[in-house]
Amino acid sequence: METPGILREIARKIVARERISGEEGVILFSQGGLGFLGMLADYVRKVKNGDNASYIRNFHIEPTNICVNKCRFCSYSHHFSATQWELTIDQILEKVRVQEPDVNELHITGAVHPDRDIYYYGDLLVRIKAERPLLHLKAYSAVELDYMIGKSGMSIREGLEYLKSCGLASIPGGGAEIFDETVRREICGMKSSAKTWLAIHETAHELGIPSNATMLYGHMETYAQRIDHLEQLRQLQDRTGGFNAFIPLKFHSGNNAMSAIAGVSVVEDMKMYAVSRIYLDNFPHLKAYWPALGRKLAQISLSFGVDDLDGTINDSTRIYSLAGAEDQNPVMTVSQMIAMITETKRIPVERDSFYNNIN
Ligand code: V47
Ligand code: SF4
Repeated sequence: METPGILREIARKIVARERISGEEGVILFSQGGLGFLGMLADYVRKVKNGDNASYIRNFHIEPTNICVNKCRFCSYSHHFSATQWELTIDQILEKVRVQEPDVNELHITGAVHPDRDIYYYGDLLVRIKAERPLLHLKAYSAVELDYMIGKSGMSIREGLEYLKSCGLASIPGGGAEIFDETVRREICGMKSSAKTWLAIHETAHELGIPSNATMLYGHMETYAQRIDHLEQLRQLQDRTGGFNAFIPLKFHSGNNAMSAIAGVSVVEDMKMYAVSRIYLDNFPHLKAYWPALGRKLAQISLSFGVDDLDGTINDSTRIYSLAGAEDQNPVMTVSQMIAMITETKRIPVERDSFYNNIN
């Protein structure tokens, strides 16, 4: 079957490095075949990142799962999980001490605990830095930041300046979910608004704190709502240039209030990666977070626009195992990471948190 004219015209624009419109993004989702989208996303990926595929030696700390919010897709918070925890600073420091000396990044994110404040989280950063001065601290999603900064009476700028002075080096992409107000209200109505999420990231970028962005997809959102989300990120990135990576996060239905939703097919997963790579023409990196996507699909996603596989993780996160992901104890050795990348004929590159090659 011949490729319809509209798809040929969109392909021409992509190859010419012209920006595609929102309407064209929706057409790619609804009419683009998997091979067609994969080929175009792979082209964009190659222009941006050559044949490198990066990874980082990292680990996560999830300080608590006790949460003031009750997102319906969440299997992790104390509302749905059979376990409940709130680590002390000493318990967290112990988790830092046992890491190998060559680990480069610590990702800290958790639930929004009602009794903890910005000084607790600032002190935590200071004490981790005292223990491991070279560790990059990528910490606190915009939703956690919104709560702790709001409670302190500081402005977003003052709160972020304070945390930066404590050692905050970048911000993870969590809490974005889906920006569309109707769906956001339905799946996580108690959570910070899309406007607040975007304002926190914009202010962080202005202060020289880079960040990532995510999208929770594969639940009840439409293609147009996905594109609206990508469009808002693309506009913010045009203003600041502060985003490092975009990370699509596939909805997992285990043990949460949205378990009746079956989730989308593998074809839809790869379309999501491909269209993200094409649409976010100003984002340097597209990340497949393998503990969420699964190892095999993360490897396949390298042919659908992805150039980064996140990290070694060292069995330090529970967000996805509690939601039923295939890896119940996510850990990837560097040699497994290298083998996975090499098999796809790409060049494995160990990176730091700013995407510098440190091989
Ligand atoms: O915001 C929670 C998601 C996010 C489910 O910035 C779920 O490098 C699917 O943002 N099904 C937190 N997703 C994790 C996150 C992240 C992970 C890895 C790297 C980075 C980065 C950021 O996890 C939440 C939410 O969107 N999530 N529950 C679920 N059932
Ligand atoms: Fe709380 Fe985050 Fe779970 Fe929402 S997704 S209930 S904010 S831990």
